[in-house]
Amino acid sequence: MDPFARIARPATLGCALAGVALTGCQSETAAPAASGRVSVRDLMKERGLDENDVEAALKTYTRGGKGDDYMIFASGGHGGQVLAIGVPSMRMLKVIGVFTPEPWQGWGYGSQGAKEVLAGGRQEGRDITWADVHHPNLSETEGDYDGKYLFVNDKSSARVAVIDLSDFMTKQIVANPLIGSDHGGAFVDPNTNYIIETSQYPTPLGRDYVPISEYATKYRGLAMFWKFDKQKGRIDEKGSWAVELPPYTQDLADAGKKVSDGYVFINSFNTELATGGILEGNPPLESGASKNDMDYLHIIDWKKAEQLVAAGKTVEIKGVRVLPLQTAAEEGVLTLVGEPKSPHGCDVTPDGTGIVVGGKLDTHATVYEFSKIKDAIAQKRFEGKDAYGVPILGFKDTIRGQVEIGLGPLHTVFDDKGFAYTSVFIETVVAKWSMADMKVVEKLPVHYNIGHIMAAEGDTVSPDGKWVVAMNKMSVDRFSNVGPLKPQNFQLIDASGPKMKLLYDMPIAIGEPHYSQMIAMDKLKPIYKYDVGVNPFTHQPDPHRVEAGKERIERNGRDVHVYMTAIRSHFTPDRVEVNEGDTVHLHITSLEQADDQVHGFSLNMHNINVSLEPGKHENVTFVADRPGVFPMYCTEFCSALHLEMAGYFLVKPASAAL
Ligand code: RUQ
Ligand code: CUA
Repeated sequence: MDPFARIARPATLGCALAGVALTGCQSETAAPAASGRVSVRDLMKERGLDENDVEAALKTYTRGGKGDDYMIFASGGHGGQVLAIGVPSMRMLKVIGVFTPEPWQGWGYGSQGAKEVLAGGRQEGRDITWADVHHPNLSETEGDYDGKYLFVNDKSSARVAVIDLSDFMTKQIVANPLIGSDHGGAFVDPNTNYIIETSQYPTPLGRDYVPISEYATKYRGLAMFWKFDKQKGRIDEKGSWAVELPPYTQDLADAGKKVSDGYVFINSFNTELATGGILEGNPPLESGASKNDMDYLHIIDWKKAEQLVAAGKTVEIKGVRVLPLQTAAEEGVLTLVGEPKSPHGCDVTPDGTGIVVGGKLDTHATVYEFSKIKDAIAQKRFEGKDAYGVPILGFKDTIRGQVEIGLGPLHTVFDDKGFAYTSVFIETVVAKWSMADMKVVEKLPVHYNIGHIMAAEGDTVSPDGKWVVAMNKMSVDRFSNVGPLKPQNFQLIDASGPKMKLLYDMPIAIGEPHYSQMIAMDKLKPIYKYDVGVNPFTHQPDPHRVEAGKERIERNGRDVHVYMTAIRSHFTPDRVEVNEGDTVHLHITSLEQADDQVHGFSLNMHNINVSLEPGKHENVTFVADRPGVFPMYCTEFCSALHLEMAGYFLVKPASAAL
C-alpha cells in the first residue's frame, strides 16, 4: 500500500518535492482526514515548516526498527571518548569509553580488563583521566575501511587508543614517552601496518627540562610509527619506532595511498620557531609564528625509514628507537617543501596522486602532485636545505595548482564524482570544487564556523559520495539555549545531487569533536553477545569463569575469591562476608545469552560498577578496608524482578574478627 495514500497531498507540496516519493502531482484539494490523521499541509502550517523542511525530514527520518546506512565515528573532544552516530538519522548510538572512565560501560569502575587498558594510558606512572580526542581513523585494507578497528589520538597527553569494532570496546591505550602533545594522527597506511602519530608542540624528546632559549637546538618534533599487529588487534610497542623531526610545529598529516603508498605527509606551522615570552617583551606565540609567508610540508618516505630502523641506524630514547633527524635528512627519509603559511588540513586524494593542503591564513587549497615530488626527490632537485640540513623542494616545481577557496580553508574530503569539499572556517561555508577544473562550483553556508568536514568513506581509495557532514565549532542560535557553554553542531548535507542540500542539525553534547570518519554500515559486523565466560579483553574463556552450579567463595589467606554468576534475576552468591583488610577478588560471569539482556554489578561505597553484557566475564579486585554493610545490586533494568536482583556485602571489623 502506498504509505502516503491516506495523507492529503497539496499540489504545491507534491510537485516541489523532487525526488521524494509522494505519488502523483495532480492538483488535489486536501482531503478531510477521515482516518483521523492530520494532513501534511496542516502539519506543516502548524509547525511552520516549508517544503525544504519536509524534504529534509523525509530524507533523514528513520523509522524505529530500521537501521542506518552509515556509521560516523566522531571524536568526543574533551569528553575523552568516541561517539558512534547513525547516518542519515543522526541518532547517537553509543559513547564509547576510551580515555575517560565511563560508568555505564563499567569503564574504569572496577573491571580489571578496563583497568589494565587505562593503565596503558598512564604517562610516567600518572593517571590522566581526561583526553582531548581529535582524530579517529578506521583500519584499512588496501586503502578501504575494513570495519575491524578504530584508532584515535589524545592530543593533550600524546596517547593513541585501539578500539575493537567487534564489540565497540577500547582494547589498548599506548602513551608516547617522547612528546608532550600530538595532532597528526592517529592515521594509518593503506594496509594498517602502522598507526602514525605526529607531535604538535615541540619539546625535548622525552620531555626532560631544557631551557626554552635552547628551543632551536634541543626541542624536536616526532613522527611515531606504532606497529599494528592485525592478528592480535594490538599495537606492538617493541616493533614501533619514530623519526625525529625539526622543531617546527607539525600539524595534520595523512598517509599516501596507491601510487603514494609508502609516504607520509605532515603539515607544519611556526617554522619561525617562535616560543612566546610575552612578559619578556616578545610577541605572543601566535604572531611570532605567522611571520613567514611559507611553512613546510614534511614528506616522509616511511618504507625507507623502516629499512634504516631495521639496519639499526636508530638511537634509543626512553625505550623508543628513534631515527635521528640528521640521518633522516641525509638518507632521503625526510624532505620538505614550502606550503602557504599556517596550513591546517593535509589530505591525500582517493587516487593517491595529489595532496591537498588548506591554509588557515591563505585563501587557497594547494594541491601537490605526488609524481612531481617523487621526481624532484629522485633527481635531487632541491632549492636548498633548512637549518637542520633537511632538503627543500621547490614549491612551483611540485604543485599541481591552487584553488581559490575563500577565507580560512581547513580540511578537504572527497566524493565519488571527482569533487572535493573543503571546510572554510572564517567564511563558514562548505566549498565544493572540481578536482579536474580546480574551480569551486558551489558554496553552502553552514552554522557556524566549520572546522573539520567528513564524507561517506571519504578517506578511502573509493569514497561513496552521498553524504557530507560539516562539523561546526559553534551553534550560537541553532538550538534551545543551554547556557553559555553550547553544543557544537554537526550538519548533515545531502551531496548526492548536483547541488548540496542541508538536511539536519545535530548537537554534540560532549566536548568538541574534531575529526570523524563515516563507514558503510554493512562493513561493520559487531557481535551480539559473548560466549558464556569469555573475557572481552582476551577474546578467550576467562580462567576464572564461573559455570552455573559452580558458584563458590574460596579463601586463601587474606585473599577471598568470589566466583559469582548473574542471570535474571539474581547474583549467586548474593551474600558475601569478608574480614576487614581482606583482598576481595570478584569473578562474575553472566550466564545470559539473549540479545540485550545486560546486567550491571554495583557495590555501595567502593566505587565499583561493571557492565555484564550477555556471556561476559569480569574480574574485579579491591581491598575491603571499610567495615560495614554494603548493598550490591544490578544497575540495568533487566527484568520484572530487576529491583530484587541484589544482595549484601558485609565486612566484619578487624576487632570482631579476633
Ligand atoms: S583538528 S578542527 Cu585536530 Cu582540524 Cu580540530
Ligand atoms: Cu539484572 Cu537488573
